[in-house]
Amino acid sequence: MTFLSKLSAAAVGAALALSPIAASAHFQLVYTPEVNLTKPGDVPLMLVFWHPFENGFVMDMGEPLAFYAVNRGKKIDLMDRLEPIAFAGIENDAAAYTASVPVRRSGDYVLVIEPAPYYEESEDIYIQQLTKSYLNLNQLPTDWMEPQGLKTEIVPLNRPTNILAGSTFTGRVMSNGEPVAGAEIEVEYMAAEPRMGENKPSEPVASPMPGGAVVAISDDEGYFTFGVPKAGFWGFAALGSGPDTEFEGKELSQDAVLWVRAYDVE
Ligand SMILES: [Cu+2]
Repeated sequence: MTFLSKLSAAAVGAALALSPIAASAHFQLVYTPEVNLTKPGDVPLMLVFWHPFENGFVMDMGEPLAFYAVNRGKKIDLMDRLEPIAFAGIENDAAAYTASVPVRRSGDYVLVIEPAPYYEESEDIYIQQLTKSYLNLNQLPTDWMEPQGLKTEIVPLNRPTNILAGSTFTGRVMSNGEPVAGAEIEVEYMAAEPRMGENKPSEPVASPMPGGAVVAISDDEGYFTFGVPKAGFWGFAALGSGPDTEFEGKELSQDAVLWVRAYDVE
């Protein structure tokens, strides 16, 4: 769902005809503010399906089909840690989740969510964003460079917990383990990070782009590169890159989402 949902049906029709990508820039979040950890413990998480660059409309999440972490190749199921909440966006409240992940051993923790497909009324399609984000304990690299065997995913070629603002991030779009050429990848800044414990966003520190969605296209081998201009969380969403194209008789956009954390050099 997008800002279009606020408009009348007639206006929606007109807007869609004029700007077919207006319905984009929604991102599944798996969020915690501090991704580089120095102590073991239970790390709180927030799961929100949102428009984080424009700090806009929040979509209702259904119960995820799967939610887990991977550390040193071992899967840690997190489904029984999900707690439903209402996330209060600027425009609306919507169903979201909190959770936590037990971080015990040094290394990377790849957080993976396979959400329930979301029905996008303005486009009459379902959207399912298979999403990865990353934590690290004690700086030891263990898992971040590995594909997780998802139906579709972005495999990072730069360490996702330690991107330099002003440098680049390169990812590879995969579907069923094969590279996806010509995938459309939306790039989004998390302008207003969620406030843990308050179930709402903080004050935005950036405004959405005047030209709308920021987009890259993957090359023949599935690679794309983006120059990261600012510290914070950056999301990449390869649209419709997955093999599943239909859900309950309607079109399904099965997207691959990945989040990275960039820092200023200080
Ligand atoms: Cu949207």
